[in-house]
Amino acid sequence: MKFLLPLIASLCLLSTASAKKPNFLFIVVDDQSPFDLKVYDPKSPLDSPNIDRLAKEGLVFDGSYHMGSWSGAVCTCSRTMIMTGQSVWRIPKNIRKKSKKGGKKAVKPAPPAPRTLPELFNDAGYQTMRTCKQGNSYSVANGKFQIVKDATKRGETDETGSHWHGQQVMDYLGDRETKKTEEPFLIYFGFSHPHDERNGKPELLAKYGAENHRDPNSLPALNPKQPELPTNYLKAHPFSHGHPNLRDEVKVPGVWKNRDEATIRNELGREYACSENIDIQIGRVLEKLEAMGELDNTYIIYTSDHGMAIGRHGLQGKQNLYEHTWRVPYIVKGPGIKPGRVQGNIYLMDTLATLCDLAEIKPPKTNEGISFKPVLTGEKKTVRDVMFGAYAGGTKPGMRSVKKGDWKLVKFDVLDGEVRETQLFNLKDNPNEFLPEHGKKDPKLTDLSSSKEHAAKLQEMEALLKSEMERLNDPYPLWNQK
Ligand SMILES: [Ca+2]
Repeated sequence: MKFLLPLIASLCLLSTASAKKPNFLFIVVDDQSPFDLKVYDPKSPLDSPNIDRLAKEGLVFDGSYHMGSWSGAVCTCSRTMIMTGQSVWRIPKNIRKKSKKGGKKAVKPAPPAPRTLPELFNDAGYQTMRTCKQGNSYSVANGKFQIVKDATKRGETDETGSHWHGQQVMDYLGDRETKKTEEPFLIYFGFSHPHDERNGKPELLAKYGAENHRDPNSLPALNPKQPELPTNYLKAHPFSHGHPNLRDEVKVPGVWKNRDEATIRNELGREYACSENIDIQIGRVLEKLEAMGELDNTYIIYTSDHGMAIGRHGLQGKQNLYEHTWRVPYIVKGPGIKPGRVQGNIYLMDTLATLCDLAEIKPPKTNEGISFKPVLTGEKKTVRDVMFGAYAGGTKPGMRSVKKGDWKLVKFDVLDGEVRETQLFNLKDNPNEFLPEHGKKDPKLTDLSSSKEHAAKLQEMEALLKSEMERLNDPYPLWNQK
């Protein structure tokens, strides 16, 4: 036995070394609140059987966040963090600048340029492929994929909508089959929906009682098939969010400045119609992977670049730090992952370190994310204790949030000091972040920042926010931090 043990150990090592490298299918949708999905809100009417299956067979994260944005185009910051593993105040900002001819062109970031997801996987012998919308992302990294099939597809037909993105992946997999490609793959499977305009397919719109409403002078019709108003719906946010004329809040076709029931329920119906079509495309690809015998050797990640309001708290866009918008769905299924649910406390920027870890690739020096492989393997429940969020795309400093355990602080410091607001939530008691304007009788179901009983907690969270802002190089201190 003494002599057998080293032999068995070396045989195990050999089998690991010769084992097939895993594939990766990274699915990222555009503008989806986790609470749109049944996985995160069992009452949601959105039919998404394929995402539900991923959730049932994989690990669902309850504490997954994007770190924030210094631009109204939250997508840009979020997607740059995914590609670089860098945090919000360190990611390259000069992604696009005006050319002399007046248009915009992609430029390389100032050195040291971060090493990006496709480069790392190319160097490790992977075949890398992407399909996604164009623009509002990190073009420097996008161009490093070996196969790029990008186009913005937000229409209501197969050729102009999500089916097109699905077809790019189907064609790519078919091509691998024909050519008997041996290299493992990294597929970045991005969609242009449910981002507005949410022009869903007619049969799916009908299912959710919605119409592609295009007339700013009328309201869409109410329909019993439309999703109900969100639990934390308000007719208006109680104060200005601090980004005057923000496109997402005032110019989205079908919604504009309207926050009435018919408009919000119709828009949610459109969002769900687009999301169900995404689910159908995911189903096609999963079926193909299964038929090819690749499904069991593929890590599948499902997420969104950020959440979305659509009527929650009287807001419409992606430029706020309430849970519906700060949080993202995050589901991982793959070899060795035990199905379940976990807090995680992960950021989208941790994706790079984690995928590298799973593929046995050394993360680059420029990476700041933390690999959550120990969470996937069940060794840990979380990778950090404190979560930080920023929105600074409008007037500065903007919004900030910090979360630790059940407690969350949100600060608004906008419009040159005209709006200085503080919110304190206990998310265990008040997961919907009800405000006094929601008129709940239970004293726990509100913002607790002015409650004397919670003064010490407020002070603790203020100090925590300040230390996170300093740690992450936030350039805009708040009014009470100077
Ligand atoms: Ca987006």
